[in-house]
Amino acid sequence: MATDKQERRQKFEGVFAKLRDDLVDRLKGENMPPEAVEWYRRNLDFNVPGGKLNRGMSVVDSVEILRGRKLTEDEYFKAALLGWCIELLQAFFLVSDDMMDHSITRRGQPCWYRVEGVGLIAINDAFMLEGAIYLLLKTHFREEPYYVHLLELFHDTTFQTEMGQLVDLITAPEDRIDLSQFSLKKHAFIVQYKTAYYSFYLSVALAMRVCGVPESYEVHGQTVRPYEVALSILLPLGEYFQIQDDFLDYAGTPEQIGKIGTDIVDNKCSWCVNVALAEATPEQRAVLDANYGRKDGEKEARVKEVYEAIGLRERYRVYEEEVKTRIDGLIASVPEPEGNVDGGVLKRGVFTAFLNKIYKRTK
Ligand code: GPP
Ligand code: MG
Ligand code: MG
Ligand code: MG
Repeated sequence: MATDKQERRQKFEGVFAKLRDDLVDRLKGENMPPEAVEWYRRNLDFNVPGGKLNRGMSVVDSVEILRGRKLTEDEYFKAALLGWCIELLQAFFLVSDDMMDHSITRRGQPCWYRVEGVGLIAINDAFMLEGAIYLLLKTHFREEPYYVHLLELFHDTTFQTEMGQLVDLITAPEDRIDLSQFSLKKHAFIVQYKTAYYSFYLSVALAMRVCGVPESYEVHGQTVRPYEVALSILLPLGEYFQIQDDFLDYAGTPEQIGKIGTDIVDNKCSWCVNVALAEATPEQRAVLDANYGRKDGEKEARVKEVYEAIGLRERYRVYEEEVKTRIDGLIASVPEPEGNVDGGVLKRGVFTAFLNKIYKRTK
């Protein structure tokens, strides 16, 4: 028997099939040649639906929590559609990121640019995944009073992610390995921009706009600025998520995480190397300097030996406990009115739901 979680996922996936067909029909309506229409359908099917869907389904979950009741069919469809817009944004980023990171696999299949016959066409395919977001928003939300907020959220988070990706890339030059350039401070900047805004803030802020949450309101005589409150919790949550991603890049198996880790050979300013640099003896530091960021499996293995020797797994375990406690504390301090309110205010439940999805994740 399907669990509640599986049923929710299936229902959400059902919405994708409809959106995909609508997007494909639109290309047909533009008299695109049949092979181009088929190419776009394949691009959508290959790159959009196969992930964990945490980001997309969080829009639906958040709208349900903010409303405090079961959604009507139309409310569900609109929330799911926004969720799929985030998954389209994610697909656009991942197709591009895998080219920039020279990655091999993603979600247990080859990266799109490595599929026979695709190659650099993947660049245009990525643009067309992004373009789909704005076609869908225009079709389904143009008449809503909050339409411009949705556009702004997508535009702003896209640019923030691109800023983070820029720093991620220029901090990892392929030809100039200099580990003294790395720091946990730089890491925190990179991950806030490249991951936290689009993976955490975007879902919740979209749900808040749909539910009519205003810029500010009063709770128990206290002024609440809910979008700032949301950011103050979702940015740390996003940092925690990317630290998990960095750790799994090193410690996860490809079967588990669906991708082959590339951070060490790519010279990335990862959480792992920063912790290692802080803990290393002079001998271990020399091993890191001589082996990090080289396109060579033997050298990658030498770096991993240092990670094991300094007890990176245990440090990660301790970090995860500490960050969980810290974020629980942040959530507990969100001012909330009493009783069940249908939209219009922020609720702690949206953050707890998101945190529970990622706590101790292994993929
Ligand atoms: C994750 O970094 C960051 C992104 C996927 C954002 C990419 C942004 C662009 C503007 C293209 P990562 O490289 O650690 O992710 P993964 O480990 O999944 O490859
Ligand atoms: Mg990357
Ligand atoms: Mg990558
Ligand atoms: Mg990674």
